[in-house]
Amino acid sequence: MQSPPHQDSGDSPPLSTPESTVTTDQPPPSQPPPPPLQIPITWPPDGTLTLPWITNFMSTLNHSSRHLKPYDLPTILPVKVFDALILTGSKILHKEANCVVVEPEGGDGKESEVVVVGDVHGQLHDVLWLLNEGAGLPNENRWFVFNGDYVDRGAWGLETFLILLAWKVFMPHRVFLLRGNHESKYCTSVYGFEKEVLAKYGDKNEGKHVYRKCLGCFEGLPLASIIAGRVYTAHGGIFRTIPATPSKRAKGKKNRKVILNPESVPLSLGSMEELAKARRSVLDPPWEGQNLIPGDILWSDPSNKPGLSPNKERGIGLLWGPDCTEDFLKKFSLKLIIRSHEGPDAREKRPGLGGMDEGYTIDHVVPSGKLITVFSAPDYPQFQAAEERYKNKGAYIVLKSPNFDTPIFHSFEAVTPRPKVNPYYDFEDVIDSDEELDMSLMAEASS
Ligand SMILES: [Mn+2]
Repeated sequence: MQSPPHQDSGDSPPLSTPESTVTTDQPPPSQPPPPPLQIPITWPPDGTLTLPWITNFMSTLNHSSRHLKPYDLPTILPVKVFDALILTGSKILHKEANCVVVEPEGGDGKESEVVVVGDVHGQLHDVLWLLNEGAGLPNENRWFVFNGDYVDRGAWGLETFLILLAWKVFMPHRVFLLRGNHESKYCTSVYGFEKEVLAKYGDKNEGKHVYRKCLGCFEGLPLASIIAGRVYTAHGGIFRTIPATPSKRAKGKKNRKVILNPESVPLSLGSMEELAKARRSVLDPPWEGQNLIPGDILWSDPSNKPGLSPNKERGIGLLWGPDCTEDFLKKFSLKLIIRSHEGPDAREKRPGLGGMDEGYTIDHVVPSGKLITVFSAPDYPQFQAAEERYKNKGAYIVLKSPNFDTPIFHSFEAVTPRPKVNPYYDFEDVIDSDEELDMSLMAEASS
């Protein structure tokens, strides 16, 4: 007897017997109704956050952003609860190293993954989508590293940052929050976060208190992460070495200052030891003096031009070429640099570098690995003077066990409709991108 000819299983109808028939057109099992919102939010008496507490926190802030006025937020999130969260979160963050070590080992034999997220800029609804439906919530096997820029420009910076901070408190060894250049006094005073907080908590004592506590918490945010020993992440990028102060010879000689002309010292890459020692607790990273590493990490940008040079467009930080990416990866035995900091508006002005339409670009490909930019605010900026929007997607990156060095890119669209609100900064006057820092304003903010 002849056997039947082989059929291409792709075209053949599925074999089915009455016992094995699988129907696929059944309605999906009905979702249990979401639990009712616990309003106002209260702080757990024992101070221990739980998953139901966080999910209620997220749902409640989503609800208030859609149905209440900004100034009603204190009725949902009383200052006392804000105080407890910001104090608990700040304590954890301040103890972390400048460069946090993320070792994604589940230990239970299950596959683990690390989700790397770029700028979110107060786009609460997109962040909620990313957590609830995109990447999934943090759990024992799913780590998160956020590259900073939680606040400014978007209208819900406070809610966005507090949700991520609550996750940090709930799962401090699974969720890592790095600092962005917008987590500073200067940026928040120009790009909306300060006004947002005062609009929500009042421009008298409470609002000022909430804003001050947020700035204090931002000072504690670590600057960079190393994931599985293979991937370096930071908001802006890499950093310079700080030349030793030639102050010893000048000791004892009053009024004799040794002024280092920064132009005369060739720039070169810094070491992990220098990063570990940098003083990150500053309201605004300085652009001059000896403490330059925080400013470099928060403000720098990649370039196609070789070498390290001052970032003249931004007025702080560095520009670095593919040769520096190679040196950095090789020096520290890494495979990837994942940084953020540039949205579609910034990239529009940088010919030769990729656009941000898909929420990420691969900027440098060198023998030791790659440099990637990831930006997680879709349809950015929320408020725009020009009629035409960028319509950019946001993206997040998943790194999977065992090596964590092959990025899987996920692009996503903005959640619609976004609640209509008024901006908290003069977006028609404030420059489109962070470039051309106003140094006098920054000096004022730092003083
Ligand atoms: Mn930035």
